[in-house]
Amino acid sequence: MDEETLRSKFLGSLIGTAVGDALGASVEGWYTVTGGQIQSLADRVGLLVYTDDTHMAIGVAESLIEKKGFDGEHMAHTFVRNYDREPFRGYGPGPPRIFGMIKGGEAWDQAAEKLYSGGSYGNGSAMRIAPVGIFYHDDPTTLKEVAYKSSHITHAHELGKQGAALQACAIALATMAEPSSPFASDDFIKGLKDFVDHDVYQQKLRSIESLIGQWDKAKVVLELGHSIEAFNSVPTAIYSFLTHSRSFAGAVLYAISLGGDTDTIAAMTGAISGAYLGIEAIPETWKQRLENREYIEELAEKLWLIKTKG
Ligand code: AR6
Ligand code: MG
Repeated sequence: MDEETLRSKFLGSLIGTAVGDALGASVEGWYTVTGGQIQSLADRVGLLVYTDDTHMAIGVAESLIEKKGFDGEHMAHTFVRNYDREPFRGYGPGPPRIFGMIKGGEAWDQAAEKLYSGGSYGNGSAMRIAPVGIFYHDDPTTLKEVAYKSSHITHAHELGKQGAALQACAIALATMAEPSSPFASDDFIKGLKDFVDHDVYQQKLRSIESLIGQWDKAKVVLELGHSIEAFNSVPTAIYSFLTHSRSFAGAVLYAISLGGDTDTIAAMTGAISGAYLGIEAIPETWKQRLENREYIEELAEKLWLIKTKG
């Protein structure tokens, strides 16, 4: 793949995260939403304001850039610094508690183990994983290791970490796929199955296969979920991408139409779709109105430069 195509994919995945997040945030908590409703909402709002999903993905990117790769301690402190600057982004209940522990001197790789039973399995570490997915797209071993370790800063439960790894793998496979060729869904699902081993995710991936072409959204929600747990949202984002693999807007609007945790499911769908189709596939009107677009583009650009030029 030529470097310009790869650059477009890096931009597409980060801007795709932010656009999906901001659009989905405007209807978060609705049970189901029609494509027309969200389109008219999107047309009415002046600025597309993103939430914690994008704010944390920005932190992941900033840390990868500054350290030219993964450094857990540095990433954890980047999250803490960013949260202190903008605590109003709609963070889940867990991360701010962990940031408090880290500020109090707890080790970056131990604080999250103290939350819930065995750590969090919320989707908070999968929603921010796009920079990891694109940066390590051609190195599955490091991809998995960094997905796990970056997740562990806030989400120590195995299901939280595997959810982040599954989302990272979906982004990596989409980054490697040739955007001008039809999307090879079977190979994509097989690649995902080979990457995660937990029964819960294996079962969800089988459900995705059997749901392909399913028009009944209630059935999709029943089998894949649309809530805040990683296992009830990462597979839903993957499925949403597959329903409209050739259309960024189609995939993201479909994700939002399923209702529930719409900002995060749309952010994750946008990350995969943007990584496959590239930045040009994201509607101009959405890109133009995205808050902080230039800064997010700058981060994608820098990640691409480090990746391709060192
Ligand atoms: N046992 C029981 N419930 C759990 C467990 C567990 N081990 N782990 C998580 N939960 P959290 P996040 C439930 O707090 O993942 C924002 O709106 C529990 O109810 O780690 O960062 C984003 O946009 C817990 O409060 O936060 C995302 O939508 C919840 O899962 C979302 O929040 C979330 O886990 C991300 O949240
Ligand atoms: Mg959010």
